[in-house]
Amino acid sequence: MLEQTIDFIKPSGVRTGIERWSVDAIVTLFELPFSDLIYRAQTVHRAHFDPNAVQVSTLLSIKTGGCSEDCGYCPQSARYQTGVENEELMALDEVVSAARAARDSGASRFCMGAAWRGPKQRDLEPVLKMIQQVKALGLETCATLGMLKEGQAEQLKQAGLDYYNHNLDTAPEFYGEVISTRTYQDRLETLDRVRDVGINVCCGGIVGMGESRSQRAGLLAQLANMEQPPESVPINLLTQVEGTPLAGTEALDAFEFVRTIAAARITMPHSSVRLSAGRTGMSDEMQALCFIAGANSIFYGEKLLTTGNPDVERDRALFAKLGIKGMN
Ligand code: SAM
Ligand code: DTB
Ligand code: SF4
Repeated sequence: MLEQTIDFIKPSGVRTGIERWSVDAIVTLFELPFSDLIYRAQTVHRAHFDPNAVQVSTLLSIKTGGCSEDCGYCPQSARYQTGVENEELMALDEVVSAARAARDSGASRFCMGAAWRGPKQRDLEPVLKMIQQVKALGLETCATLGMLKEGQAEQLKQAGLDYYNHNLDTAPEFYGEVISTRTYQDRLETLDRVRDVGINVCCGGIVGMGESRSQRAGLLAQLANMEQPPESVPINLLTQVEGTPLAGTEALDAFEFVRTIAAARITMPHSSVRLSAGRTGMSDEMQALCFIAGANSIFYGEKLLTTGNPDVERDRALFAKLGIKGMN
């Protein structure tokens, strides 16, 4: 039954029709003996990707803090006391030098993040210049700016944006427990706008927020059942930040996290699955399990947006130990 669902997906990654991953079928994957699940995920991974190549992206927060939204996990919401300073949009030359440094240390994609509900037109214009200049350095460009209004995705496309990151974050029925200032439907509308103009979609979520296994499967079902699944699927492990409502949530079991990566790989065989936030707290062995389970992308560099990430020396050493090469 599971193989059947995999067979329905054409090599192009475009879904053939009415077939869908049910939440139950994905829960069944999660319930497999660990070794069987990893074997399936590795098999799918090897059929579609070089198993020893991992794509590296570097993140930069171009506009930090003071966000009007109430996302319960986020240190950048103006509603929580987290110690994150509210900063203005960064200057163009600073962004370009950060991108050059990221390229020189081996990143192939540069992702610019802004703590906005969505960009106003006067916010978007300087960001378009950043995208043009980062692209001119030979990097792939990615931006995550919140919800887009009509016409904004077109402008981003024209500026040379390759990827737009916009996460669904969790299952629809858990969304309201985490965020009240926007709806799931709002997120889906922005994702449609991005897809419609031909920008690659980067869309995933966060686990470890107190959701159930079936809700983790529910997030993956939303992603895998899109008419065209996202090209890139970030799986974040909640980074608990003091002052946010989700600080103090019971930590997710490490094997359950690896199972989530494996289920993402099996249900989205053509997508890059990114092992995203949370790596600082993971052992090398846990990260290796994630790569074996089909993760083939990471954020690279000491910082995510406001929180820490392993330093490049640790990642280089890990890649060397595992025989992984960074890929473009
Ligand atoms: N404001 C925009 C938005 O919400 O789409 C873009 C930036 S927002 C920080 C990007 C993503 O970061 C969120 O969708 C969420 O998945 C992730 N994120 C934020 N805080 C996190 C945390 N503490 N742990 C893990 N992921 C987090
Ligand atoms: C994504 O899925 N994870 C990244 C990126 N997209 C923008 C962000 C992680 C943020 C972790 C918390 C922080 O550093 O503020
Ligand atoms: Fe704002 Fe994005 Fe953080 Fe939500 S996740 S509070 S929208 S920066």
